[in-house]
Amino acid sequence: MLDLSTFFLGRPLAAPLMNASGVWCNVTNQLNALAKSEAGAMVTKSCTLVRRDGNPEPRYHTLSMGSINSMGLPNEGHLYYLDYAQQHDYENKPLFFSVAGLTLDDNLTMVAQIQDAYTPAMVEINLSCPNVPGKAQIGYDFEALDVILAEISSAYARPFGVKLPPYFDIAHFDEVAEILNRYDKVAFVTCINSIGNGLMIDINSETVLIKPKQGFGGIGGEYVLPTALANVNAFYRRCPEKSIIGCGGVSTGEHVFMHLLAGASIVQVGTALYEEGVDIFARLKIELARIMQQKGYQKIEEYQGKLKTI
Ligand code: RRO
Repeated sequence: MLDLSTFFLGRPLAAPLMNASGVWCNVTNQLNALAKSEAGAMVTKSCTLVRRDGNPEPRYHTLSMGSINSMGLPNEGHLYYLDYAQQHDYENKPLFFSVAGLTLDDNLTMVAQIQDAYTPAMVEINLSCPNVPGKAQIGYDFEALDVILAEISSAYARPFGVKLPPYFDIAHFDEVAEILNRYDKVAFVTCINSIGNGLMIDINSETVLIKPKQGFGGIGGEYVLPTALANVNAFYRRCPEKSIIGCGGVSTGEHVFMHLLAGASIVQVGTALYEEGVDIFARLKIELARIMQQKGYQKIEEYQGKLKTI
């Protein structure tokens, strides 16, 4: 097959593909399945200081063009993922460590412990969980965003990344990018988390589809592809010193190609991975290689970030 290898922040990747945090990464056997899969990198479920059950079920529902979820940050607690990170084979593929503290102090405690453990995992701070009742997303509070980036930059010695919610206004792209660019340690930006607080309805029963938050939940899958591509490209253009990880609406090689063209260095798979399982990475690699072959590209670097405007 054509060469799909690439680099991310100087590290080699066999393919520009990985899971989206939250999918197939809550417990060790899922993480092991990702490690064995054709994904080029992988990320753990966003974690809190202590274990959480998450929201009541049903809390995920498949939709005709994607999914709605209000999982509510179910996770095993940060020490569980730190333990995994210390056993992970980094020669096989890089590991990202997703952190979603419920408070700034929790985030600082977790990054300090990750630092003390000397794991090569790359920290991604999730600033965009839409599903914890009573907790607003930091990504939509620009003052809080600046504070958390400043605090983590001083508490944590290594480069890190942030997982952002989708933005829908050019002024917001400008403002958020300007804040991110104040912090050199923010080495990568993952766009996008699910589109928060959507609602879908079953017309037979005239009810919502998921139990938490009166049926409101984050939307993923095909519905979000244009929003994801816009956010990837907006931050790729505005943050030239940072790498972009694309997430949203990916279920085919064409979608992966679009994210790469828009500026992503790695492309994540969420809803489609949930539906199809870890074999999806082998299929996406075949489909991406076929598109590259048809277009006469030998390497990802030949087109990555080279989206044309008219
Ligand atoms: O666990 C969740 O409900 C969840 C999280 Br932390 C997130 O970042 N994005 C999402 O769609 N669901």
